[in-house]
Amino acid sequence: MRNFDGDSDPGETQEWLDALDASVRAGGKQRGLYLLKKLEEQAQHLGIIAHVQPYSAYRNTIPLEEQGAYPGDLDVEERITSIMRWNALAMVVRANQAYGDLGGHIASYASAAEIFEVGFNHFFRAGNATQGADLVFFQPHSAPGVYARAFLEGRLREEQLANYRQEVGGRGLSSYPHPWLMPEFWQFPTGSMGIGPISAIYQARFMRYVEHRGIASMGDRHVWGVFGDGEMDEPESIAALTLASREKLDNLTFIINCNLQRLDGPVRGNGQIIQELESLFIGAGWNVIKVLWGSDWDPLFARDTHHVLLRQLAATVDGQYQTLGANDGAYNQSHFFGLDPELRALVAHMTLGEIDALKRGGHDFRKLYAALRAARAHRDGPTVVLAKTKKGYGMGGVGESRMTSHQQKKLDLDALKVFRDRFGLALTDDALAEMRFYALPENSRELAYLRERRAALGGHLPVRQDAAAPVGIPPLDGYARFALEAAEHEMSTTTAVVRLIGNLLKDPALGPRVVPIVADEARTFGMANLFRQIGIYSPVGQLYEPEDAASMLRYREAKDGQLLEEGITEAGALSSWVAAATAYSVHGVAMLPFYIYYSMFGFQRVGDLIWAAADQRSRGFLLGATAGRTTLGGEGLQHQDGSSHLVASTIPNCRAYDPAFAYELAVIVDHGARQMMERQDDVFYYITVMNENYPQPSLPAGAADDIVSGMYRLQSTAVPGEAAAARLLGSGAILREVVAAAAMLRDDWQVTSEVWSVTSFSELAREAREVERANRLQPASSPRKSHVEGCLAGTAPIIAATDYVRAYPQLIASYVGGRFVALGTDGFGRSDTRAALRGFFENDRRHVVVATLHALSRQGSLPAATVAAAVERYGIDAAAVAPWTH
Ligand SMILES: Cc1ncc(C[n+]2csc(CCOP(=O)(O)OP(=O)(O)O)c2C)c(N)n1
Ligand SMILES: [Mg+2]
Repeated sequence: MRNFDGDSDPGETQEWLDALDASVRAGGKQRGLYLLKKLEEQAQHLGIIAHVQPYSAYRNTIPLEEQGAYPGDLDVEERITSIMRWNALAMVVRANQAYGDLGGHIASYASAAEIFEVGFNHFFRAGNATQGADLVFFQPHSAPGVYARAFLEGRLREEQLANYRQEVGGRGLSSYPHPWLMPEFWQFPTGSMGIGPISAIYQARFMRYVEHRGIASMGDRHVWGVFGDGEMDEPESIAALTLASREKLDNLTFIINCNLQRLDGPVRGNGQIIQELESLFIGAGWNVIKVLWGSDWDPLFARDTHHVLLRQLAATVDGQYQTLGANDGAYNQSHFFGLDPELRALVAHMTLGEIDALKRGGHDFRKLYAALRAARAHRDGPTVVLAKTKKGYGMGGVGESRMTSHQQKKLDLDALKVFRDRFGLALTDDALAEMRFYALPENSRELAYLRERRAALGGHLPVRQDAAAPVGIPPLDGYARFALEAAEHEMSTTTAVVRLIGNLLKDPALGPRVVPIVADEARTFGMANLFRQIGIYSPVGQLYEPEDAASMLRYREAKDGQLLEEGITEAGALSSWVAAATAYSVHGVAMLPFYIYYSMFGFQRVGDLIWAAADQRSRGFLLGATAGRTTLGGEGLQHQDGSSHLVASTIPNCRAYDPAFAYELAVIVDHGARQMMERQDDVFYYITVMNENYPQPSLPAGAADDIVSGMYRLQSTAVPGEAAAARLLGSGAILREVVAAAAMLRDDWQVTSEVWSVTSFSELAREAREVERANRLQPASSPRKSHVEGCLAGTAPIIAATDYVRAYPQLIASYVGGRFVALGTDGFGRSDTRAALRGFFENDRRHVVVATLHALSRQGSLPAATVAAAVERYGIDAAAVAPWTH
């Protein structure tokens, strides 16, 4: 005989349960846990189970007995929170009433207000004399709540709130946290979902790195991240969870606002996102604390001796929870408690109003406080607090747990009155109608409390600092002599940059601040020597005898290791880079990260992280290695990069270069290092380096400044004093093809040419754009001339060849004199030799010659027959289809 839950022998079951009860009564909780562990082991030996369920019952993790007293004044905190809610709401509604299309969100902060306030009143610490501030990642579209608080604290003026989402002209507030646009306020850009969670983990990890390397002490600074439950679907959100537990990051807490909804509807309508996240985080090794039910549920659970309530909660899917949340007490009574007679009896003493008012845990200060306190006290691993809330909490019929809650941006007067009454706000009907912001009177208890709490926690948050002592860069001709005076020595620019980094690492002042980062490609780029030289960072050192212990290049892990070997995660490595690149601001210690990676897996794969890095004013080097679409020989379609420079050119504070020679590279690295570490400009550098070995010339006298500006003349076959017939521009990997083409033009066709090495089309274009604009807007001033205009005046045709798509050299096309022809690598990459690929993409020396002759024939300097002769002479298949079509 089986009963309803499959129990074939209820008597025996009861004996086991009684035995467990008796043991816990006699030996306490620990004894109970021990017995369960033993039973589980035995069950595994017997092969009954592989593992136990990785989630717990649908209730709070912290039992009432362990909750502890609340240290704050609940009444005052509730009143303050209500005011925050109002101001945040008013900010969004006003912006949309006045301008219609400015957007903004109400329902998200409405669900997160208690989470934020518990953090602000009791946990999020600002920096003080002895240690830096906690790091707090705020859910981006709850920014109005953070502004509302800053307004009450007197940090933001009413005018700024009134100009929410109106940033042009510098009056208003950013939609989301943007350090670029509010550099004294926001620290971390979180607007793109997923970037906050992965950044928080790597920031917490970098704090350990900095400490283990003896660079700065972190005390008990903590990283807090408030994220959405929908946001956890982003791959980046969960990509680094195991890193956090593996490295025992107990300085890290995620608080996930589980309002069960995202933008369109429920996060898991037919499931339970909280249970799913619990399994995920437990599996990843995190400490999980669920905060599901508010204090008024405690008596119900206490009387739920047969677990009917718990069973019903476990059986209710999120779509249903949302409907329950959107409806009143009567609905909840009939559609939830009424489903089982025992359950109905449990709430028989409650009025419908009381049932309606039953709170979810994420709206209960006491429950949240207990969870965050436990999170901060937890040792040897990170904690996630899963807080169950209601989206649009308090918005009533227009937005509470509605499918459309997320998009609700306008409320009519009746809805505002409901909101006011719901939160007991002292606002007249006129104040409501005008959406007046609510400022706390100077002598109010609330304001005093607010100030007291923040003073106790060290001051205001969020605050972004940018004071860090500059770090001197050693003289270029010391650490880069091998590159400046290469004297035709053969090497690739990848080898050269690794050597530069190796030399900078040896500098006593700068060396310790250098952070080399790889995503499992150190050997690919010839960096294996760094394993031994500086060690690979590991918080536990090296617990094994490396297989290659006897080797000069042995794989050495160390607690003070300097190299960050991130494994195959470009997103993780980039996040580490950001942590290092923002250390000047987050920790007041300037670091100089070099993240070197396959260039195709940079802007294309983690471009959004790079965009966020730009937003947070990162300073450091990104090195796109083995770059270009034809230098990477056999690698093929998904590895060969022909586009990264185009994307890099769209990022305002990214300085991107495609150098051909080791000396160009050295000059650029030196300039960048000084700009970022000595002058402390908020820029970062993207430099592509190649794996092609060739003889490296020495730095020509006087070329250094022009290398930084973006182009310089390498050679000319014209008679001195006379203009060349054509100007050839070459960049990076293709410069040598262009040099060869100049010789062919001279020898085969008696055409003179100049060859220019273009280290950066994007830098040339940036300056030219700026000059063009200044000349346009200030026509009365004497016109300026950009570097590229100075270099490329005149009318001789210009042929520009690169290993990137044609749109990259075309960035300068409108600023030059003469016809402009671009050769590049539009199309899919494919496996073959470099020579075959350059033939295929039509950017080799032969095509440079043909393009030059064609440009000259178009201007009437040569007969068209010469072009045809060249096509034939060089064996070019004129009938081949264009490379970008197949
Ligand atoms: C990468 C990315 N994709 C989409 C969005 C647009 N977006 C902003 S908020 C949001 C829903 C967020 O849901 P959730 O994380 O559950 O937060 P909630 O508002 O429910 O607290 C979406 C889709 C975004 N900001 N970033
Ligand atoms: Mg949500």
